[in-house]
Amino acid sequence: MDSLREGWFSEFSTLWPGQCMSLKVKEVLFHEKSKFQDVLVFESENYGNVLVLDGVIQCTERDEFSYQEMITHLPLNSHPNPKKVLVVGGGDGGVIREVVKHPEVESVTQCEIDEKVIEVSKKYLPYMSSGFLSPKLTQHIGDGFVFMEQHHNEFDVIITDSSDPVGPAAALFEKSYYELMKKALRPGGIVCTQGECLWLHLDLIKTMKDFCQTLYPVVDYGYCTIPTYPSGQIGFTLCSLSPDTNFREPVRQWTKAQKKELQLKYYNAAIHRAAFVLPEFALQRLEMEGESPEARVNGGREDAQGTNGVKEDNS
Ligand code: SPM
Repeated sequence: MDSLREGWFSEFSTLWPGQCMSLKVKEVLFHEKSKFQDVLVFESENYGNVLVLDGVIQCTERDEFSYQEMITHLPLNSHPNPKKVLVVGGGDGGVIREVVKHPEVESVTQCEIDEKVIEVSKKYLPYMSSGFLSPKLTQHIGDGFVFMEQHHNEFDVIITDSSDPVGPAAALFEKSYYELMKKALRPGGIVCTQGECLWLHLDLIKTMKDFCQTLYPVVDYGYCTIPTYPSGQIGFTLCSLSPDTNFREPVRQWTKAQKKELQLKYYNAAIHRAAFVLPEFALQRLEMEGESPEARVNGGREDAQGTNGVKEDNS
């Protein structure tokens, strides 16, 4: 189907049959085939500039912060001392922009397969790609799977900001990739990956959760809302090598002043905890129904006040 038609972009995919998001196009800014995929950037009527790979929306200037902040701060604020971070994918730069907000991070390495995505993001998505200016960043152009095979015992946190499991990113949803990430982590290391949508891909999420649990002592699933991803929601698979990790309770919290300084627009400690409260249909399919949503807020543990860890975040 023709995704650009009569002044509108429409996102057709077999991954979400029978539905599609459409955005009104002001101007097509870039449209070319790279070595790996079809790369489109357009200026939309009310979502700013939009990056589309193989017909699928990757980010829009208006709502990207929700996904980029959550895929970054959920894992980094679950790790006591995240010094070395690896980002696989993330060619628009938004995740790097968020990673380097953490003073604990000494270095961040990025492995992106498609140089063209980095190039167009630098030109058309300046706020997202501002992370590329960080002196902490080392960039590597290549296949994330191959990169992982060559790195052992190196990273505290690995974030895989991939596109969907078709085309260049398909291998990043396989068990073998999670085995490689496990080897690439230092003791106590954490991985966080683009975990697809509860409304559309629950079977895939269940398969991934099951194989992750054979590899890592702690596995969890959180999500955020985002208008321009299918069904308005996207999730994150989180795994830790440390049995002491509780993803549902951040290990550090930022004050109001810090959140302002860090320019956070979605993430705060309360939404970190809330990200793991799943609706009943998902709990049942993922076989987590023994855990009530209320108890999950505090990793299944009541606190002394019996508040299940729900605290104000107004400091
Ligand atoms: N840094 C932003 C890159 C985006 N990576 C994730 C893109 C996912 C697009 N498809 C969403 C489909 C959800 N089921």
